[in-house]
Amino acid sequence: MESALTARDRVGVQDFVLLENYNSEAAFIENLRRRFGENLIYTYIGSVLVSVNPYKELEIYSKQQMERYRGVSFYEISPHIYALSDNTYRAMRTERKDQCILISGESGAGKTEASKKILLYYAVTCPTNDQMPALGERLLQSNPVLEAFGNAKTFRNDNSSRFGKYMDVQFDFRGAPVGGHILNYLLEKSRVIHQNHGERNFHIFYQLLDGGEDDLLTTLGLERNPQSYQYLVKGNCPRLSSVSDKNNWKVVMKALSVIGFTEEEVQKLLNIIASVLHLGNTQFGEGEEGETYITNETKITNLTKLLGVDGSALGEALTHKKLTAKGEEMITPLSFEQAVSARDALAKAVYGRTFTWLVEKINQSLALKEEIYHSGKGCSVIGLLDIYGFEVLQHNSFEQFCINYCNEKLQQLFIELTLRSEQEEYETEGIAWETVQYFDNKIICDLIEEKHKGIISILDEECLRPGETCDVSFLEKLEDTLGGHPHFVTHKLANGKTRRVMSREEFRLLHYAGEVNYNVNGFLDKNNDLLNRNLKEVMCQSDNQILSHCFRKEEAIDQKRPEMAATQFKNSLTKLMEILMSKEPSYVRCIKPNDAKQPGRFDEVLVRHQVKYLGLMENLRVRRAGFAYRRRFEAFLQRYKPLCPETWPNWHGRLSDGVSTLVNHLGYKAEEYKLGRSKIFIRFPKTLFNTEDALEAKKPDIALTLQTSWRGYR
Ligand code: AOV
Ligand code: MG
Repeated sequence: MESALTARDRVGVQDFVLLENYNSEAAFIENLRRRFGENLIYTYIGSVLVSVNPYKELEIYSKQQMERYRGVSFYEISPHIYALSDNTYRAMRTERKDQCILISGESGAGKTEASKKILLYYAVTCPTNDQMPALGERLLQSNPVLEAFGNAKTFRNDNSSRFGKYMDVQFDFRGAPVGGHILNYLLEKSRVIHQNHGERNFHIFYQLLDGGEDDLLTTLGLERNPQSYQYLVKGNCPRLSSVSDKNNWKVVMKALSVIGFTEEEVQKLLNIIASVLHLGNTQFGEGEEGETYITNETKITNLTKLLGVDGSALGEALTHKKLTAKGEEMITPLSFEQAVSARDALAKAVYGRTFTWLVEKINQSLALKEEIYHSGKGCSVIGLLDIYGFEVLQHNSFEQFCINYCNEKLQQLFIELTLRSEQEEYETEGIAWETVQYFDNKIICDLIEEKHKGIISILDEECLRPGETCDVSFLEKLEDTLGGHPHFVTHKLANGKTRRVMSREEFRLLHYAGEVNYNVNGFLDKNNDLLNRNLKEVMCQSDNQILSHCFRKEEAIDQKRPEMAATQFKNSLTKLMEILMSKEPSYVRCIKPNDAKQPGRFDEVLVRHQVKYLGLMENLRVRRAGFAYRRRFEAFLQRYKPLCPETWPNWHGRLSDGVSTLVNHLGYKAEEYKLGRSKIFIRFPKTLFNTEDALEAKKPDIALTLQTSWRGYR
């Protein structure tokens, strides 16, 4: 009977450390399920926030809710993304240490939504700096812009991030946001020219066609129907059921203006977007002598106008290739296939570089002003990481390989910083304790990124090797070098026989989050990511300022080969890991409750799988097997000193003695706590709850004397 149930039976526990049977995966999942059923999508594991995507709007993100969470301790109020945001903010302020919030989970689990809520919390609740009054708004408005150009509908998520994003928010000494900086990672450019069935190209194309004014479309030479464009028809999915492209168009245009794009810049930007569509409709024919020509020349006129380049030069560069052999320049015609791929390469380059320009431009608008930076009082930073989640599709290619590699790295960081560091902390603090086993995915990271023998190295080598190389020769190389690795599988079995279920074009990686078969077709091309030199030459002549900024003259002259795509990505991830390691991390672990993108459905098998690979049980065990809470002596003393006459208002002796005196006075039993070298470890949450209650009861008495020091803490 409902009424006979205690609230706890109905809604579960709000922190998994409170679960009686914390070793049981079934109990863990049951707790998640109950809470999900009550629309309680957030639960803690200590300081880690677990979030289950509700797939519906919940009334929990209002301004009033924000107020409830301001300055309140984690365990005093129900779990929320705002609590984590607030806690991180306060940690930054009181400890003066840069923070970062790492959001992980598979595609569609709710990472991007979480990151937006965090940003919203800061924009609304933080004070403003008079020199940067509009910064909060600009930070918020960067999202719709980046999403329009960098997100798309995929099989897994209608608004899937197709680029990785790390955003620093800088705060002045008063805690007001004063600057922002975005680092973007590997945009999935191949989507510009191809989409799987049921997927779409980047949102901006559809938004422009649906929302653009008639005049604008006429100027751009565009028709409204997305199905008229080769680059948009492949997925056969022009509309989204969940959102209106027309409305979003308005949102994006407004956001561009808030961020500070001039009308002229917006016009140039739209010219580029339109030119990509025209490029996709450029068709080629084959002449009698095998030469390739453009069949719809009239389209080229539109295209060249929008790209701001010379028409005949572009026409020639799309059908011919310029080579330098023995110091002499030679122009050779391209075959039909070569022309198609040159055109597609140009479309990808134009779109990809424009995206990078967009991020630079947003960064300029968010940039911290010199005078604030040099005001001598210093700034602190909260970094927000929202990347593309782990994904397994029907057909997985180079892009999924990079995305999943990125997720391996993030999982590795989580392991390093929580499971490992947590256990090390007990050691350094000299606290006896029992080790918890966990799966360390370093072996998979190494398999991918190790110098000379990792997959990326082998791929680069194959791209650079002179002579006949192809995707299949790359696969053979992988087999030769990595055959027998416990996380690498191909159709070849160790005994020389073949594994029937796998195609000869695939390799399988046993990722921490599951198995993925990658088809090697296109790996070499995508890694090479080359653009014919004469196309580069044409593009750097463009009178569209965005394009001339994106295609530098030096690049057309420079013969040096830039780094390959996967290596560039690997290097940027290495840098990212360094940035994150230098900050104090908090975690949001997102879970996707079902594959149908529907509210109210909790698919246990799917959830169990995620709980397993996210390492949540190990996380809990590490947390529980030891001590539920820990605090540095000074923080503990500062907060609870009013509860003991000897420590109030100030304790002058050694901090550990002060804490000792305080807990003795509070009547803590020996089994309830331990003192380490710099921290107190409290075994049961209940002990802390009782202490919190005592503090709450005492508050009115101490409020007057405490006001100043208290504020600093709350
Ligand atoms: P992702 O970022 O984790 O996927 P999103 O944050 O885009 O996933 O979430 C996917 C969709 O789930 C959103 O578009 C919303 O419709 C819904 N959703 C997620 N979180 C919430 C929430 N808290 N409240 C209401 N609806 C929510 V990917 O970028 O594909 O890895 O690459
Ligand atoms: Mg996302």
